Amino acid sequence: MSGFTNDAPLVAAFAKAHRIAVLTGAGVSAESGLSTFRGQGGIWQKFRAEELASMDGFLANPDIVWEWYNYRREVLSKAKPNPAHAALAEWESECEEFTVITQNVDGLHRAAGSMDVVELHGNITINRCLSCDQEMREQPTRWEGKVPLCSCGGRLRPGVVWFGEMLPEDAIMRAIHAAETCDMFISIGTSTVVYPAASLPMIAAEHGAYTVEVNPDETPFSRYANLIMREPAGEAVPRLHELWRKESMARNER
Ligand code: BJW
Ligand code: ZN
Repeated sequence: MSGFTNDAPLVAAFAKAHRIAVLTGAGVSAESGLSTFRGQGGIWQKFRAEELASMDGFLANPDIVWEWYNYRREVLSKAKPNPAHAALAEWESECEEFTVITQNVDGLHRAAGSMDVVELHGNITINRCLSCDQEMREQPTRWEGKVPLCSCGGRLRPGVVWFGEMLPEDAIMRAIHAAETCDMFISIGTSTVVYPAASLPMIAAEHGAYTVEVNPDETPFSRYANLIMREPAGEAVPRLHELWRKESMARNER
């Protein structure tokens, strides 16, 4: 199904949707001016993933990797949450259980006011020391070339999850729990190709959740989704939220 040409199945699903889980990817922040990784204008078109987002790449070219992250931090410092982030935050405040699971490292869900946010791939504003493993949130003041240094003298890396690295255990456990127990699972702006995040929509479907995909393009999950909205997140998510809200108010009056 595409769009809201027939609202009936969605309204019926909303009537039972008290526990909602959302998976977001780079596409949800595209309308905030942040590049996606793949597809048109994606970051990977300019750089090779292995060169930038892996420990091997970092050890081989730490200056280039840091230049890339500093550039992204600069762009992020001027970015603001868009209507999709805002609608998700508002939706959470009205729903019994509402978890945002994000692959993004940009922090825009929290900036929009979402409270229950699971960051699967870390956060770009945090640094971690390669020597003593300490996390640092403040801007480093010591540099060696383009690489910032920890107070112990060790080299810092961005606090994100690169290819070949394990996701934070508590984050993936919470995400799986939300996928397994939700009534509705909404996948927004993700190409659904990077694992283990890409398995979450399928886990939700297998556990009986009604699944929705918001993405202008097809993904490997599209064929399994109950409803597909081929539109930008900034338009589709506020409409989905509004429809849920109306159905929820009607339910309370019944
Ligand atoms: C819009 C829009 C709009 C545009 N509105 N939508 C073979 C099979 C299975 C797995 C593997 C395998 N070989 C290797 C693996 C494992 C690997 C993996 O999955 N690789 C695949 C690529 C095959 N995964 C890992 O390594 C993970 N760790 C792991 O598995 O640990 C266990 C293990 C350890 C050791 C050995 C083996 C196993 C870690 C993955 C970490 C991913 N890290 C990155 C970088 C994070 C830091 C940073 O930001 O710099 O995470 S990569 C990058 O991809 C980033 C993203 O979070 C992630 C997902 O991308 P996302 O968000 O989906 O973005 P895009 O660009 O792909 O898609 C955007 C979408 O938006 C598009 O569809 C557009 O159409 C859409 N869009 N505008 C709505 N306005
Ligand atoms: Zn250190």
